[in-house]
Parts: sequence; C-alpha cells; structure tokens
Amino acid sequence: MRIFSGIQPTGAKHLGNYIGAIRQYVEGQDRGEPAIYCIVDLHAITVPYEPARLRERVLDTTALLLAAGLEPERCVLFRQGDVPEHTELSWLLTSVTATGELNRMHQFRDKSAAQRELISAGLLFYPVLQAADVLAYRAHEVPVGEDQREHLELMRDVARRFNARFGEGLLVVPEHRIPAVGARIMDLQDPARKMSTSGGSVEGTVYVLDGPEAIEKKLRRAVTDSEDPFAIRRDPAAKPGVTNLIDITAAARGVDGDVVLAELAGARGYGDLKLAASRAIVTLLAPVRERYAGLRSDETYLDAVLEQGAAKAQALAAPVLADVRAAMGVGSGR
Ligand code: AQP
Repeated sequence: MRIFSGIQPTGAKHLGNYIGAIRQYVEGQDRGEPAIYCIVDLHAITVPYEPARLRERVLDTTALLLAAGLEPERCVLFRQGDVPEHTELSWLLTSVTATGELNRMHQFRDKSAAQRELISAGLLFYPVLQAADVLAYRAHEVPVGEDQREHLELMRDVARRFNARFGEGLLVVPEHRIPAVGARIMDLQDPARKMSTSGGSVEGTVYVLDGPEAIEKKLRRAVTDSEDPFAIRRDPAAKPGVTNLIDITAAARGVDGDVVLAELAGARGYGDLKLAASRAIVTLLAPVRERYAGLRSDETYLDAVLEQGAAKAQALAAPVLADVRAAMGVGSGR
C-alpha cells in the first residue's frame, strides 16, 4: 500500500489540519510502502505570498510534522519544489483534464472570489498539480480531510482518462482516506464554515502551537446556541456549534461521539462540553508544541531531512515519468 499526501507551507497549522490530515500521516507510516509526505511549496504560490517567507514556512511545517510524530527513517518527507517530476507530470496531465471541470471546483471558486488583483492560472490548475503529486508515485491511498474530496474525485477521473487514452495500468487510480470523525472541523466562531488557514478568524481557529491558556480561552468563547433548556446532542444542521464541539472532543480523544455524549449526560450547561473539548485538545496538542521548539531551531537538520526525502522521492517518481513520457510519445524516448 503506497500512501501519498501533501500539505501547504502556508501559515500556522490548525486543529482541522491536525485531525483531518497530520494525525493520519503519522499512523500511515506503519502501513505505507512507503508513506510519502510532501510540503507543497508550488501550490503555495497560487495565491499572493512573500518569497522571502516561503522557505521559512516550509521549515516551520517540516518541524511541525516531525513534532507530530513523522520519522524520516519511516516515511519520505520532502519539499515539492525539489522534485521537478511533479511539475512535468502536471503539464502532461493537462492533456486529459477538461477546463470545465477545473472551473467548477469549489476551492477555485472560493479562492478566486477572494483575490483582488490577479486570479492566477495556477489557482485554476491547482488540482492538476495535486493530481500529479499523487499519480507520480502510483500511490494507492491519499489521507486528507473532507474538503479535498472533490479534488480527489477529479484526480481519479484524470487517472482513468489517462489510462484509457495511453495505456491501462500506467497510472494507479488512488482512493482517499478521510477520517471517520473529525474529517471537517468547523470554525469555533462560525460553525457553518470549516476551520481554515485563510478564511477564518484567530478566535475561531485553534492552532497546533497554541498553549493551554489560548486553547481554553478560544473554547470558552466558542459559539453554541440558545436552545432552552440547553441540549448536548449531535445535529449538524440545527446545532452546528454544539455538534462541532462533540466531534472535536471525540476526534481528539479517538473515541466515538456517543462516548462523549454519555459522559456529558449529567452536564449543567454548555460550559461542561467546552471544558471537555478544551481538555481533550490540550492533551492532544501539548506534546506536539513541546517538541516543536527544539526541532524548529535546528535548520541544518530540517534541511537535511528535506534533502534526503527529495532524493528518495525522485527515485520513486522518475521511473513513472519515464513510462508516461514513453506512452505519450513525448521527448526522444532515450
Ligand atoms: N477544517 C478542517 N477539518 C479537517 N481537515 C482539514 N483540512 C484542512 N482544513 C480542515 C485538511 O488539512 C490538510 C492540509 O490542508 P492544506 O494543505 O490545504 O493546508 P492549509 O491550506 O494550510 O489548510 P486549510 O485550512 O485547508 O487552508 P484554506 O482553508 O486556507 O484553504 C488537507 O488534507 C485538508 O483536507
């Protein structure tokens, strides 16, 4: 089972990234043959960004992933921009990707609406590069949060179309792996929208590196509802805030939502639910925060991890690209 996933080096990683993706990456190290994780700096340039900060942020993200439990000996951890096979395959895949499909992607619609000066072609082609990331390794499984479902479906269509046009079995059609609980963590201040790097508020977003006090404060202020008498139950449509807190507590502790509900049967108000959620989050994130500082200060080590990861990744992707080029009749064939 070959596993692949990518993560952006943008901004501080939040609880949604941690539960939806990063925790699955750590678990994937035991199953992956290998588990391949990529910090996608090339995706980060599709929206306005600061070149001088980009490499810093790649190192921030590398340190965070290591602090979360990735081990360079047990997985392939690298920076996308160090392995040119990704960009090459992305161009080759455009020949079997319809622009209409790209135009319909929710992420493109949301992110392009937020751009004031320039809607880059890169934003439109983002899912093609994402498809290339995965398909270049013939990965079978892609651990992601719920928000990436649409891009995964596109990737599968592209792989199928490519195989139908150029040769069955050339590319592997991957499956997504979305966590059963916590696949879509919502913003604490606006539980109708997902917790997000670019779209949310600081108060509504729990960052992986937040300390216990910040976490407790954000949870105390989390939006619930004014149902009278109060009722702690899962109802995503009618009670999105309360449902989110139940799901966060369950996902953070690795238990079913029913366990959380049973424990809160004698609660005196939503305060008890908020307290349970903040305790669960602090327990989950404190060890990561504690390990992060030591790792982030050693840039020589982080650079070495990424360099070695890139060499391993390229060794896996190069033969796939050779097959793809040959099948497509691109280049000299030598
Ligand atoms: N709210 C979420 N709940 C569960 N999973 C989530 N993911 C993102 N938000 C949630 C998953 O995190 C992984 C990494 O996402 P990314 O590389 O896109 O990182 P990002 O851009 O910093 O995170 P956001 O919040 O998704 O950014 P915005 O909203 O600005 O685009 C992915 O597997 C994703 O599914």
